[in-house]
Amino acid sequence: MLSVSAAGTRIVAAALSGVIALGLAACAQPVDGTSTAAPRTSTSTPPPATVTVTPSTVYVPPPATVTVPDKPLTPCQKLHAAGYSYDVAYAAWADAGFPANWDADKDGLPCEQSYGEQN
Ligand SMILES: [Ca+2]
Repeated sequence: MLSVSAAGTRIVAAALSGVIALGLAACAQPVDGTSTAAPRTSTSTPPPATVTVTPSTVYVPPPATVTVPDKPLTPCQKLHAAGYSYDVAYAAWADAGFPANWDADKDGLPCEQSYGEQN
């Protein structure tokens, strides 16, 4: 009798402890809108990382303008550009001592590249 009662007490106690455990477990669950605990975090996988590719900038310098200095004018070119006649150019050649470089084709008549053929 006593053992049955003790066994019944044990059963009741076990059942009560299960109810208490379930009840406490139920109370442990946060209720929406009343909890101050941090929200549950999602276990889903994060979206793939976004890779931003910045196109590289290629700097191309503007084309350089190269000014080639003009070749200095020959004496014949200077005389012709200044408007002197061929006779004046010939006299200047004679005054300069008949330099060979005034007579490119070596025909004895200077400055023909500026004044044209004179023979
Ligand atoms: Ca000549």
